[in-house]
Amino acid sequence: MPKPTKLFALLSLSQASPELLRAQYAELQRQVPLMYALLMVNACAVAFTHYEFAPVYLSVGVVSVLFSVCGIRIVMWLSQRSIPDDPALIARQLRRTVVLAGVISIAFIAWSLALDRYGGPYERGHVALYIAITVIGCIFCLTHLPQAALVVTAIVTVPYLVHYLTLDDPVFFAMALNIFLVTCVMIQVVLYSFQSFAKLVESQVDVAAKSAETQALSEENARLAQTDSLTGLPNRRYFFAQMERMIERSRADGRRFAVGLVDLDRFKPVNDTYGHILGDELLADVAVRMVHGAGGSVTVCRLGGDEFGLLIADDVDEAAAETLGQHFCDLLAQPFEIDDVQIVLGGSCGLAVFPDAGDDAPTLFDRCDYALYHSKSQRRGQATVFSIEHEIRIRADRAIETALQSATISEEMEVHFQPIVDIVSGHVVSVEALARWNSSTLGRISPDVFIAVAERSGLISGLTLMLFRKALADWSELPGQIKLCFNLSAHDVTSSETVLGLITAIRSSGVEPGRITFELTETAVMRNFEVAARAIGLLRSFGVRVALDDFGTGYSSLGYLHRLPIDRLKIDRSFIADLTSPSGRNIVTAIVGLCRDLKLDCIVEGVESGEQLAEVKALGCRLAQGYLFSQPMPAGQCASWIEARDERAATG
Ligand code: G
Ligand code: G
Ligand code: MN
Repeated sequence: MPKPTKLFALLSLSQASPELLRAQYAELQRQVPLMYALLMVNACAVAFTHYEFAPVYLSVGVVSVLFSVCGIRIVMWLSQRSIPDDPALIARQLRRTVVLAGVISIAFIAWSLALDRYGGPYERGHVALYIAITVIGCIFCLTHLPQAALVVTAIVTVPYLVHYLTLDDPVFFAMALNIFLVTCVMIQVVLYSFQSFAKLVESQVDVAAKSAETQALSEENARLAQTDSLTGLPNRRYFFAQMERMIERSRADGRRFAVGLVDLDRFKPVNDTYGHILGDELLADVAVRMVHGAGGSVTVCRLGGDEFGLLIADDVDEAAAETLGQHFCDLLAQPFEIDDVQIVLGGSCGLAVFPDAGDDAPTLFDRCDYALYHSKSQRRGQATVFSIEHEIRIRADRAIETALQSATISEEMEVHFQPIVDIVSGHVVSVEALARWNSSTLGRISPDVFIAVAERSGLISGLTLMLFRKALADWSELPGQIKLCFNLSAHDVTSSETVLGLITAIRSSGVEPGRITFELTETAVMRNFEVAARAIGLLRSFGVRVALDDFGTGYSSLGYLHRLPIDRLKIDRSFIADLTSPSGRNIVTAIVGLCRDLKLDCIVEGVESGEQLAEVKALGCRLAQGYLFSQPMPAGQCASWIEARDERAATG
């Protein structure tokens, strides 16, 4: 027996769950029309057997009315194909069905019992049977609305029992009692089955809720896996996945799109100076500013560190892409303010358009990275779009890279020497070694070009060591106590392998380390200040000297200069070329003064004319180098040149 309170909760339509109401409604939609059809067929049969005996108003009139009511209800149920959304509306309809079931039951039982007064024992037996099978049929059809089943059973079986009890006929009495008991059992069964039905619906609801929860969780996981936690922007994984999707779409519809890379220009020093917490805040602010500045078709992602990615869904050409990229650079050029600290960062941007720059994701990203590299190294704070010229450059660089790996490379490379002169005594004090390459496949290539290619392709370490050994060997042909200056590239300073290789080469050559000076550019040092400073410290502790080359063209941060353990500065030749203007003169004067204060040797590069020489002499410079004295030349020629000069000095 179901528990009464639980049962009551189930039967009270106002407390039923919306899902249960909907499920009940769906079942009834199929079963109630059948029930009315059953009522009509059964009533028809009884009316037929009583047609001869009963008055016409009963056998035809009342039946017609009952028929019409049943017919209307069938049409009403069948015409309602969908289930109403509002559970309150369903509950109201079900309640109405219960009431209507009661009313129709009263009409049918009254009519049946009225007919029972007519006809012989067969006809009366038919009425008794008719009521019994009809009520059982109705109970079945109303399984999913037990309230209605209960109402129908009560309204039919009680008068039925009373009616046949009063007849005083044992057969009818036995039948009535029998039917009563059967309907009681059936009601019980209906209640049980309805309870199971309710439970089933409830568990279905549970399952649906659980799976929705699982779905939501997995969606959240997927979102987190594609989100950068610091800035909340889509991350690198999203960037590449989305780029693949955009490529698919573009292949299908033929429209172009662009990708961009934005790299912050001064983030590292800011991070080092103010600490990581402020650095993180700054990155978050950068993200906000970029997202605000992005139109609807641009997605800003954080790829890591201070690098951001742009996905530009618009069908843009190179010019439009550059405008867009420049817009982000301009946004980042505006100062940031964090905890009352004003920070000027700036950003450089590289872009690539699909499919012009590359027709798959790795190539497109590579091209974009190349354009960014171009911006970073040559147009800081600007946007560069990968173009056909870049493509040509890449091809040329690849050819150089291949030639650098040729088996005969060490024969193709030569070292020339350019004298550095003490302009007071007139003696040559040292020479700068400068690499010369006559490639068997590509001809003469400037060191500016091949050193940069070797750096980018990871060949620089081997090349530097090879050139240095050559320089040491050739330099030994030079007379007297002339010192050697040798240029190191940016990568060399940050590679401990190269630094140790250089030291080993000096050791095995047996020269005194104090006669060697390594020249580093400011940009090379600034690329990774801490590591560079450590390498310089190591070289100097071994006894070699270190010079800062091309001084004035890079960062020229005096703060860094002060912290850098160096021996000499080389004033960039652009200042000497500008020596006739007051500003050029002032700059050289200032640098010479700076060297004096910091106790650094000062070398003037690029002296091409006698006037320039007189000028730098007047400014108090002692060491100079330039075409006025000599071009860089092979060791043998350089040796004769030095001897001739010394002879002239001796005789002169
Ligand atoms: O003399 P020339 O025009 O060739 O030099 C061009 C540039 O290449 C200069 O900046 C010079 O410092 C650099 N360079 C010349 N030889 C070498 C070398 O052996 N190693 C490195 N790293 N740079 C060199
Ligand atoms: O960067 P670095 O100082 O190492 O560069 C040396 C470069 O300067 C070499 O390319 C060398 O050929 C060049 N050079 C040397 N003397 C002069 C000069 O008087 N005028 C010009 N224009 N270049 C010079
Ligand atoms: Mn140099």
